[in-house]
Amino acid sequence: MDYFLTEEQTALRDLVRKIADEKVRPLAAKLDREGIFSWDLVKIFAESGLYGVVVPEAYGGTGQGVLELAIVSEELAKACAGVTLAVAASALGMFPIIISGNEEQKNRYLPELAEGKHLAAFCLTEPEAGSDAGSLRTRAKRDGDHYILNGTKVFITNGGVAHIYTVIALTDPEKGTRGASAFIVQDDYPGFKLGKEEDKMGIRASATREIIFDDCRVPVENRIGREGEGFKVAMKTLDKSRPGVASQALGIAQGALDLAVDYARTRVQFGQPIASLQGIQFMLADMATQIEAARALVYAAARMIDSDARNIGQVSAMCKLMASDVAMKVTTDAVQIFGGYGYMRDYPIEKFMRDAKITQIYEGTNQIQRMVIARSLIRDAASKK
Ligand code: COS
Repeated sequence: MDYFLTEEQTALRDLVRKIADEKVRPLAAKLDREGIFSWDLVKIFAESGLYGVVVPEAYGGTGQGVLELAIVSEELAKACAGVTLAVAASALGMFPIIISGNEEQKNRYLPELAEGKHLAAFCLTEPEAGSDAGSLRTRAKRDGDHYILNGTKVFITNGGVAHIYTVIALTDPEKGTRGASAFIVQDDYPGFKLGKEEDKMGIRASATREIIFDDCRVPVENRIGREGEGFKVAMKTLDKSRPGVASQALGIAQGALDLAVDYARTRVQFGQPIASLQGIQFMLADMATQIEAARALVYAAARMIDSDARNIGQVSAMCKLMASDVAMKVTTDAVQIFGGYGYMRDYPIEKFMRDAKITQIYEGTNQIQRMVIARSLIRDAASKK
């Protein structure tokens, strides 16, 4: 389908597709098997300008937006969903600064992040605060011109490889979500510690780690927005970043479909390629149709977000929900088309199914996305009365 991309967007897509084909795909199986985060690929992504896509030109980026980030994520994820996160999770970590940072913070942090000189990460989730993000316990106590942070964040993508962490912590625990604040924390601040490294089912080429704040001293000027605004900063961040997960899911689904079509054309059973069997054809047709429907929703949502439309939370949640469910379904069917070979690690397809699963879970489970969508519908209906 034609999504009427501009010349600039088409050029970006072609560039990332080339990088994915030539540099990422040949490494994907090894990075997955050994759970390696590739700094060599980060260097290539940085040289190609991929880290600057969501950063305004005034701060060293290319001033593009969520649609361009979606294009990058989709193309990289066709080759390896884990590697995609070296770019997408850095964008997630940058969003709180881009959305709510002051001039000084933007000038100080964004140019080097846009250049890919450093990576960023976003720290919201805690052992007791997953779907219920508002029940966080990490504390930020004011001490003169610093805050002292104490607490543990878990499942942090880019944890341990990022230099800049945007962190949500409680400045006023009595006030719940209204008592949370957002901070920019550097990994060289005293009291910043790395915890457990996770051994994951999929996206194994990404770095996922616990981050521990042990009397971590953060300068007051690193607070993003006012005290008490942190939860809203986090929610606005997720509204912008969820299409990135959706497009990662799209890339996973498209990558799996491409492999399944190739396999079906060459695998001979009953004296003919299985692609000539109607049972297989119907599966391929459904897979392709679901992907195209999800892509249309992702691109529409991304365009809406880039135009500063109202109520982007709803469309952002919708595209993440739909694309990730499609990725799970399509990759499961792709493994089915490969049959017994699909279940074996010698073939590339099972990785797509393992990688797809996380897209239904992170940046808000799909149950949370449904909650966000339903609440928004109900709120809109109430406001019309
Ligand atoms: N933009 C701006 N503000 C928002 C917002 C949004 N998208 N969503 C909520 N808020 C505000 C609300 O308006 C409310 O503000 P007031 O206190 O001024 O009324 C405040 O934030 C609290 O919102 P709410 O009452 O809806 O919070 P809940 O505790 O019910 O939780 C959900 C909301 C479930 C949506 C939130 O906890 C969530 O997104 N959970 C999933 C977290 C997640 O995605 N984690 C993944 C890890 S991060 S990679």
